[in-house]
Amino acid sequence: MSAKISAHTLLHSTVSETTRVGLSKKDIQLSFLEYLYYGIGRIPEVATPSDLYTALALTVRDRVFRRFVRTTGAIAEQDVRAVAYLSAEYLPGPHLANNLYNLGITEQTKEALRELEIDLEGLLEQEEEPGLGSGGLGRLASCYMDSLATLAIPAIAYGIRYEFGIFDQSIQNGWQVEITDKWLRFGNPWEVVRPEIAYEVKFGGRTEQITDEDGRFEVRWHPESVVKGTAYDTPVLGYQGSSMILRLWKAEASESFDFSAFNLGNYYQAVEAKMASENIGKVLYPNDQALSGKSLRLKQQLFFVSCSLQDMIRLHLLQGRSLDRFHDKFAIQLNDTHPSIAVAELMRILVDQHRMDWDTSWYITRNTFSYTNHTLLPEALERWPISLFQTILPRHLEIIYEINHRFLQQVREHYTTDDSLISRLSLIDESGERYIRMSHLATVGSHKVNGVSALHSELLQKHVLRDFAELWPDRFCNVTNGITPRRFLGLSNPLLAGLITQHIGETWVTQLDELIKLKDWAEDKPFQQRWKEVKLSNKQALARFIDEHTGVRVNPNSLFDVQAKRIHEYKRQHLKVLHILSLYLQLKKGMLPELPAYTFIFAGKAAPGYFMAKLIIKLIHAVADLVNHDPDVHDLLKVVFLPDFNVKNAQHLYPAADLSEQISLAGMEASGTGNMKFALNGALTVGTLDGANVEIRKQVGEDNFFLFGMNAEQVQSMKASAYQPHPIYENNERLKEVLDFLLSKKLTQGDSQLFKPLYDHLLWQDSFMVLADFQSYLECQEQIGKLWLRPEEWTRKAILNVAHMGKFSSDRAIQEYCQLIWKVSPIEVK
Ligand code: 26W
Repeated sequence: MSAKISAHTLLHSTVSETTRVGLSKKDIQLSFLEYLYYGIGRIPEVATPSDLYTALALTVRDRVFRRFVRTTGAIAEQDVRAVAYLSAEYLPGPHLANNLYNLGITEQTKEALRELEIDLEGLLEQEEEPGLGSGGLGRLASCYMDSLATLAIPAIAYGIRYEFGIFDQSIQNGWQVEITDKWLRFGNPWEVVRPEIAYEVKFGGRTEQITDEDGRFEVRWHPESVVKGTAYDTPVLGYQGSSMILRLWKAEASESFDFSAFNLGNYYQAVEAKMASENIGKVLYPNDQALSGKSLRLKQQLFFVSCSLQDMIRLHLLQGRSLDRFHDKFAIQLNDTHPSIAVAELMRILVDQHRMDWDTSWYITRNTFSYTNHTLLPEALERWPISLFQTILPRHLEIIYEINHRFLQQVREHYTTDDSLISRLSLIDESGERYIRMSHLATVGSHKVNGVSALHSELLQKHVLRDFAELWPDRFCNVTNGITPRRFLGLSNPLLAGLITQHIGETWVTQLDELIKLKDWAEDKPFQQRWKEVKLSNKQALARFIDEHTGVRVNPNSLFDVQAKRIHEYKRQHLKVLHILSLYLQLKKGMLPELPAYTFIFAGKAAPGYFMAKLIIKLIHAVADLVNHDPDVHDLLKVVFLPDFNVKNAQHLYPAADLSEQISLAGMEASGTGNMKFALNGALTVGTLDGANVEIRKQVGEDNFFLFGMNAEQVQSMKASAYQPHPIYENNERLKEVLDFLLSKKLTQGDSQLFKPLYDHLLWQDSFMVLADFQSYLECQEQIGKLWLRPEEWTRKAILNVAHMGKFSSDRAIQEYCQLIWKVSPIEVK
């Protein structure tokens, strides 16, 4: 018997039934104590909360690994095509509670700990979540991992192990203050380092063209520096079964490099090189939707992409497969353009290192990649100055020139000779300083390009990538985003999940369409009553949370109106603020006899360098200070800014919201996924016809969605006819009153210039047409206020919203990617 077989037999015959991976209360308890004693060297009496957390995490990790080993075994046996998801960002959220939920062992774990007089909730609070992303794109990647694992799709996700993730947000005197996120401070029990899985990545230097003895032309790259990437694996468990791996690369100094420096006797140079290498993985760029143009960011991109491609090629060759079948075995998804340098890097590896001819290499490359676009905002489309690119990636620049040359030649031969069209298609922007357009590289190097909602995909093909869509219509498609119902309903809203399961069974957890059965209960009075009780209880919990974190006391019976997302002018948090101020001013004048009690809740981070977004945060706090302390308000209005919006905090918000604010200017929000999370938890939506709102409204029905504002077409035509906000201000009394109030001493505690930049911008530019949509928003909010006063009707609509959310499961989205784009099928896991 070979060693391999005996280990396998051993695992199945004994270990699976024993403590180490058992799922009973006793097994969990024993494993936990073992980890505490022998893994950490502590007895319960003196263990810190962090020790206890770590011991429990390791206990659970064993059980996760057990499933992971099973999945990888099945993938290896079945020789299938696998997905590789390349993303510069992930936001997995806290692991422990999710893994307990997906393993189905929350109750026995709670009990096992309770017997040891340890409170599970307290331990869950200990966890520091990996903030390896800045917003929607990173969270989407993590929802997709949950679904890939749950559906048993052979897949691996690659990214960067940033030492500092997205900053922690604290508020001082109403202003955002950024604090470095030291998430690895107490160690990370969920990851396993794989020192043997490491690759070198080259940067800088020069290239040399030579002809070898056989007359073959080849290019040699003499880099200036080499960085090593080491794999850190985190298993991601699907719901009750299969699992996958998140492989993050940590940047380190390459031994070969600093040894040479040592040999030359230049110790300081060696140490400096080492530090420069480690810098690559130090920090996540916290901007969303605006590029920083920093060379370190470009280095990060090549770094993780190169390690990932080298890893895939190693795995491919390890299986004894030939490289010209690479695209048969890997479908690589580019999560936005951040990893799109992969197109040039794969070409480099095939052509320069494996000496494959250009055409074959290009065929493989194009059939391997597909690209998802997540934004239409011009300032968010990545482009790199040629000068900078040349210094950092000289060989990749040559390859991109060659790709471009061949591409444009083809265009000229078969499509058009129109020079202006050709320059629009080019991978290089030559209108001023020369830039590489990364979205063009990704589009040319992929066989499929998709947007993330029906509207966004349409606009992508009509505007941003129009010329390409006309050239290759079949290359473009849509996959509307989705969210995992495990984390965003089952785990974070156990009361609602329990109520739903009681009435329609629990199949919704993996087949979200089943929620449609709730339709039959929408009019049922006792069910409505239970529904309301669940919501109230979630709101009471959030009220306690708000009190603890902000000191503001809110009334759980008031309408919880929530806007939680990155702070950005296009998302129009300031439109919400204008509405609140308008209510306040009316109330002061005694003009609102039938006003419901409101709690307005905001949460979200602003990019550290984004002045206007930070000013909006300050404005929200100024309004809160004024409104929350004015005795005339009689607690009818409360304004709260919940600091440090992240996955963990979000899980408290979604279950407690009555109203979800999705009020971006139409045509700006690619999809949104918060909109789905709120609706799935029974909030009604007030929104524009933007991103996935359009599809949510279609699913839940027009009567169950509060629509306002211009649509994307109206926005376009108003922009085309030179939009002027000032006349709108002049002609709308209420608007004028609120806007002028932005400069009042009451709001600004004397400094009437404080919000002047915002005021001026709204009056004279108003890039996101807040003024144009103001009146429509106000009227819509009036309808909302009226409906709130009819609680049964409100609840009926809330139930119908949840009933129609099936489409927005990330399971559906992943199945579409599998069929439309990846051509990948699930594996069988025994
Ligand atoms: C180069 C700087 C930069 C960084 C991040 C530009 C753009 C980004 C992301 C693409 C921004 C982002 O997170 N986009 C969001 O992606 C979500 C998932 O598809 C969508 O739901 C959101 O609408 C979109 O804003």
